[in-house]
Amino acid sequence: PQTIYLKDYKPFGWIIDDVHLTFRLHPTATRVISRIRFRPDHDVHDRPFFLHGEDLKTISIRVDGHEPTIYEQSGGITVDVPDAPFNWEAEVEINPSANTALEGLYMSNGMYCTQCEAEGFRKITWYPDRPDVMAKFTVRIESDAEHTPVMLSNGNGLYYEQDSTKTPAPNVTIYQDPWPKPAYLFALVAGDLVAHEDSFTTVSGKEVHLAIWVRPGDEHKCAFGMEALKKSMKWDEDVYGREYDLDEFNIVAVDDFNMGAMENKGLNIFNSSCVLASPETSTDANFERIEAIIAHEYFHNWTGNRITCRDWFQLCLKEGLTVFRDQQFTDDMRSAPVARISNVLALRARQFPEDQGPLSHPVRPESFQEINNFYTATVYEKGSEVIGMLKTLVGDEAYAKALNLYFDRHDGDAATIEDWLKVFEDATGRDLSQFKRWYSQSGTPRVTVREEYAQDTLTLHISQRTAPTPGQETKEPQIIPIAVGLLNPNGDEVQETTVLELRDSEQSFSFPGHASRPVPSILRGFSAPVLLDQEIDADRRAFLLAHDTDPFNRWESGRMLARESLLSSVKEGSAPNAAYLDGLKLVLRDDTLDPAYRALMLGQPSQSELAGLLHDAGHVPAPEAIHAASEALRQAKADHLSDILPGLYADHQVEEPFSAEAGPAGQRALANAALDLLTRLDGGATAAMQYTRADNMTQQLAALGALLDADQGQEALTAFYDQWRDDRLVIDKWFSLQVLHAKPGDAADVARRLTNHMDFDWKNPNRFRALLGALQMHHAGFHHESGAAYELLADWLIRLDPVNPQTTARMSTAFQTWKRYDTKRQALIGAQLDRISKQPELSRDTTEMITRIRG
Ligand code: BAL
Ligand code: ZN
Repeated sequence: PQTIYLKDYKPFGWIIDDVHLTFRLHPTATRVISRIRFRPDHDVHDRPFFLHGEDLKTISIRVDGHEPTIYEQSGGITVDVPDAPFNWEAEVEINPSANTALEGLYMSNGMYCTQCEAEGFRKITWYPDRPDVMAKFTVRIESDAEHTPVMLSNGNGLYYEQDSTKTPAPNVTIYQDPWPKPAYLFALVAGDLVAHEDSFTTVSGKEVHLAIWVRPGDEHKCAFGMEALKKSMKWDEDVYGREYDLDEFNIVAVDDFNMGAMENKGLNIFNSSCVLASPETSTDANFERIEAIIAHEYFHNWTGNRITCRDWFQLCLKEGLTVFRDQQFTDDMRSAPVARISNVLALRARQFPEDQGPLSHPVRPESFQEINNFYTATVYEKGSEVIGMLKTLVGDEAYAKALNLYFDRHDGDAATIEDWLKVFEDATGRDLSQFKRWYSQSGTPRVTVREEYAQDTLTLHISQRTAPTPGQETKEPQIIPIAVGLLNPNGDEVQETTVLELRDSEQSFSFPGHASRPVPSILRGFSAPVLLDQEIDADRRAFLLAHDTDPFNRWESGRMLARESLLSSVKEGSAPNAAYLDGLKLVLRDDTLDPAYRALMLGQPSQSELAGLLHDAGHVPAPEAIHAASEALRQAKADHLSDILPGLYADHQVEEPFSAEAGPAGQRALANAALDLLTRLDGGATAAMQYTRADNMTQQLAALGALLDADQGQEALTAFYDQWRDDRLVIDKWFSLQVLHAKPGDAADVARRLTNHMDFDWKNPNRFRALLGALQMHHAGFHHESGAAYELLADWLIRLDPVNPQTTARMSTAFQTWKRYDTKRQALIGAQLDRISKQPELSRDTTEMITRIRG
């Protein structure tokens, strides 16, 4: 496959004024007629007229009414056109039913829908399918009213006609989008849908019609999403001064979808798992995620749509910024410390392994074969961290000023990271050339801190180093904001949080005027996405766990104690650390602390994280030993906390009617974390009671998981299936849960047996991920020495690849950490990677991923 480089960027050379599309919908033979006015861009000298196109059956092509000469090329055509404005007209036929890759126009449960980001529009018609070509679209959709009574596209609905006197009753809808947009933001939906409707009045008094479109039967699952949408619209006005710019805003729920959701202009399309919610079928975690994703897609209207990306290398320009904005929104809607900890947990679980393994790439990559492979935790989550650091460095006021300048200067543009940094330089007068390395250097910097105390002065000697990553042997120092506070030995804060700017490989920072040696709290709020090495003992950690005023670092101290306890238990077989258990008990007893925060305190590092840490420290991680140590720590926590667990559980039962708000959700989180441990003491008695009484999915699922852990879950599992067999999203949970709670030696067998279940609809990405994604999340099960899980996953990747390359490639990342393990496991995984890569006609997506993973 061809590699595409950032350095080779060239503008298209042609300008489009208007695009008129007509769709004559048919499940197997949809006709797409395009009429486009092109004119030369005289700023560009070399302007071959190349249009992308894939899997198109061309019926006709006309340039100013005549058949032009066409040269077929890989991925498209070059056409002989006049060096002057001209009218393009093409008619193509496409087959939505055969489109299992879920890119372009496809069918999902009898409904037409589209996914065009990144390069799906080229499967709809001939077009310059690149984000720097922006145009105004008018879309006419023709179909029959029986199958597709509802038809939607981007922008505002202009015209609607249904003739019920004829059979089949013809149905025509026209949509017009007044805002120029790249083709990746195009969307079309048609089907038998019902709407949950509402409206929002914008800050300037414009009324916007809002609708969430779902299949009949799902109407009762829309209310939460609608509230989240209205909150997002208001928040973006209040915090960023961004007003919505169309008369309508539509969201559609689709069952078959590769991503979470898509920000198409005025017509967001959502994976149904990311929008449909009800207390009975959705967990608190689902509600929180849905709120964040609705916000994310809505916020793209300004950061992504009004200002888009010049090319796909700039993906983080819209994704990093929009993740940052959705995280700010969640901070404001819920508890900011809890949200920050959750974000860091996700970053460490997904982005750190990516950045420290064979798939490591910069936030702004410099080359790719398949852009779909770069919708990564690095581009999104590290991209957001980079913006967080920028805000920390310049301050809140300057950040707001720079963002206003960004919107003023670049509205309507296809912009770059250089444009983004320039607004910060212009707004603040700062030179950001060193900061820019965060966009170009891959890898997780390791920051090491050494303390020295003399003559009333505490000095922090801080150094940074980033290990080599693929294609980047040497690294330059980055600018790293390190938020630090100091506590005196009584636990009082004697130096408020201050931000140190680490610029060099090694630097020292002094804090004079402390008659007694202060205790530093370093990297408060996780002020930079780095690994922090600090030589401090368990007593110091316990002190910070008890006293730190920074909620993130307080949690982090407990986390580090748990981590160190687990690591020494794996390496030396030592017993769980008493300082950790005692400190944990003190925190859990503190009723002034938010229950959600205490629930996070009860967590411990994942087995996969421990494997990474052991590997980092030069050990070969043994999954079975890590599993045993993790279970032993859980049991030790249950024993040590046995006197407070029943109270924690009972005191955090929510009596009021269900609400997905942070308060009651936090209470349930703490009660369920207590239940997990209590089950180790009571053999599942409390869980059985909770299962019977549960009136919401959070309670039901937690109880079922606990019962499975206690080997008491089989009956409940059957009852759960019978209760929810008609709800696809709940049955996804049923698949995941069984694998996640299997014994390590059984996980592959359980998963294999479930692949034979009649409900294992493997072409549905949610179902495939629910089962095989759960298997890869079960660290000890996936890495069981038999290699059975490796083989099972490879079997299914091979089967899925010809059907849906994008999801296959994404799921292949399960193997990215393979070099951490022993030679036997490496040989087992290596054999599966070989087997996958030898498949004839392996997709470009999967070929690129497997090649990079093999290294
Ligand atoms: N743009 C792809 C989906 C998302 O990040 O919103
Ligand atoms: Zn996004």
